Amino acid sequence: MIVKSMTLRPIDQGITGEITVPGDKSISHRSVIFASLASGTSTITNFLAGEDCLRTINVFRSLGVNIDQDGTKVSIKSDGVGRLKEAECPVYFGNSGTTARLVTGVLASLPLFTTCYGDPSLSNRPMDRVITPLSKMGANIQGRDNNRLLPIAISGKTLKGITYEMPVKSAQVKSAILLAGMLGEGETTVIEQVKTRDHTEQMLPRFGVGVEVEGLKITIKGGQRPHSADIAVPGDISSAAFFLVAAAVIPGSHITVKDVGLNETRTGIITALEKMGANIQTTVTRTIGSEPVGDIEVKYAPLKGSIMEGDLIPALIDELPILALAATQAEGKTIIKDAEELRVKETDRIAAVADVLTKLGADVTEQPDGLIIHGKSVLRSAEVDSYMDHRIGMMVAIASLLAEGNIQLTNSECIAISYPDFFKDLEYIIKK
Ligand code: SPQ
Repeated sequence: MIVKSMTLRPIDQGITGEITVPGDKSISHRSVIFASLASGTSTITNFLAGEDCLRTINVFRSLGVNIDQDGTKVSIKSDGVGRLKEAECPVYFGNSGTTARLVTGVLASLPLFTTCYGDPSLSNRPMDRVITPLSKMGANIQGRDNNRLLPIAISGKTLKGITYEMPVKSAQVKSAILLAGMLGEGETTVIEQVKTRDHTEQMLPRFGVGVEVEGLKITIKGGQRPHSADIAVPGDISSAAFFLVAAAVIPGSHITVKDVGLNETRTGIITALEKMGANIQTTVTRTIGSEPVGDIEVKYAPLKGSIMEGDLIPALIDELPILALAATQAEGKTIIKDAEELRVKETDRIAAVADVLTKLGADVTEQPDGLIIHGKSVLRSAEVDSYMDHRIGMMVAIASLLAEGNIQLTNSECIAISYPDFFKDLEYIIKK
């Protein structure tokens, strides 16, 4: 196997200017799934044409939905959930946990037989977190390693509503159960430990589906069938986070990321950077559906260490690798805890962040549920791997801007999972 490697160079001044980032990954996935289940034609704009979301499109194409994708514009013509066809071949989820978990919730509820598989990373991520509650609803799903892992075989049927107290903090599990509840019989209630991203609850009503939210309790009635809707996807705060942190840690920086989704279940990175003393202004400019959208302005300011824990963690779970980099540039100790979910992402992100940042000269100690980082460290030249994890790859690219010398990044191509034009946008903001 040929391992690709790229050289990343430091910069000698701050980053400045305005930038937009591609559409939100979580919202892009959900818009394709809900539109595919809806009767009629739905149009999605500012869709994220990254590898993960393209997997979701391909899954529904293989179930007979007519989907036309032209860059960031997607048109979905469906005859509704009752007309989905059995896929002729095993369906491939690639690297995408969101596709795997949400689509399993759908397929378990329909009278279709489907086999599903993923890439090596996804094949090691837990599927029992959705198989267990779906089985309580009556689902018939078999999977590798005692129904824990992909590949899985699903013999779909009408499921029955349940009340489920979630043992894990996961929007994917919540969404899979809600979708199965919507397609099944009776009433389904999901009770969360802490609030996770709520795009499913926010978006289903736009497709005509009733969802009741009462604090951490979400209830959906069975037998509901979505109708078509048009969705405009806001910019992805998880992608914006790389530029926000770059501006927060590189002296002389002043940037604005425009048109970013500011749903409060996703803005933990802003809260965390503010806790560390960052100079950030957020302006809500409009709402799309019920999702607030706006601009985030960051001016460089010295950072100090802080504690990141509890309810804050789900609101920045995917931003923890880049936040850990910010912590290496903050004076004092940063503690990240309650983040054990990081161990079951595209890679074990606790181990990967500790390994990569240590190789770059930072002082990072791995904990069972997080990291302890002592700053401020001078980052040095090294060769590091992305672990085939897009968020680790982009974190390394931002680290390279501040390093003393060049950083060699291997397996950078995985960045296309969520941000195909990342290096182009990075070049743009560096050169402004
Ligand atoms: O889709 P996938 O592979 O799970 O992607 C990640 C990411 O970093 O992009 C996590 F690895 O995002 C998840 C996120 O961590 C996307 C997501 C969603 O759209 O519902 C929810 C979170 O996962 P979870 O397991 O906490 O629900």
